Amino acid sequence: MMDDRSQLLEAMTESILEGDDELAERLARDALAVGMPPLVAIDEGFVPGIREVGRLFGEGELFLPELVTSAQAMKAAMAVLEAKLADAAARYSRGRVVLGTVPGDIHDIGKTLVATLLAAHGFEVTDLGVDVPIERFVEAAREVDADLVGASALLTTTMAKQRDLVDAVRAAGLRTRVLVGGAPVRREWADQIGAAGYAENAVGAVELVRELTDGGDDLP
Ligand code: B1M
Repeated sequence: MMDDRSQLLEAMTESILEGDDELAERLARDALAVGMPPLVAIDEGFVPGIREVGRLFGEGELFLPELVTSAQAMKAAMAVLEAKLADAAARYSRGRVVLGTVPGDIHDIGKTLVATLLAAHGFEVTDLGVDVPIERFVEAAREVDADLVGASALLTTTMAKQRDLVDAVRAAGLRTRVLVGGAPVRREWADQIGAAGYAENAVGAVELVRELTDGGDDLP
């Protein structure tokens, strides 16, 4: 017999598959109400739903309008859960990170989660949004004297922009190092383009940023 937790997680996955934003938002609130950690709700409830939608879309079994409504449901749930993650944000800075999604790419769910989690772990995050021109990343890194610049790419066609970013940061002579991520990105790609690091998910991104900055020590 399924327990309440499994039922709740399954209902979350289903709400994304159904593209039901009201239900997704309500289930996110229910999760918090029963004390489920926001990252568990995200990783085990909602993300499996959006990944399945992506798979079905890739196989031609779902079409763009369905992908869009599922993404809206995902965003509704993430808004509730990210607000909870942000509550934990430290009030001092472990380091400065500039983040954005590369030019030509408007996927922002994963990038925003990375930004929220980094902020919750005490990093000062400048989130530039989506479809960010390479020059804007460089300008922002210079403005805030960033320790790291992170670029998310979700399309195989836009991943190449991560290489452009590494080259542009190097050409600008900044001390900033580049971190890359996104569903199609792999460590080999990061190595190939000379990025300082790659993370598979948001928790990995926090660990990596802590390693690459002086933010590795425990909080005082
Ligand atoms: Co798009 N889309 N999409 N889409 N979409 C994909 C990426 C796709 C794989 C679906 C598929 O066909 N199976 C496919 C790409 C295929 C390819 O490139 N080979 C695809 C396509 C084709 C498209 C369009 C071209 C569709 C069209 O118009 N015909 C179009 C492109 C628009 C554009 O960007 N120019 C498009 C549009 C959209 C929507 C707008 C409808 C919507 C995005 C809404 C939004 O973000 N506001 C959408 C969605 C939702 C997806 C899928 C289904 C889900 C992405 C997601 O949010 N995942 C996606 C399928 C998939 O990825 N399997 C798909 C959940 C999120 C939590 O995970 O983003 O991977 P993710 O982030 C993770 C890690 O990757 C990592 O941490 C995050 C948290 O754990 N991470 C980082 C991410 N960034 C990081 C940065 C870091 C470190 C780690 O350091 C800097």
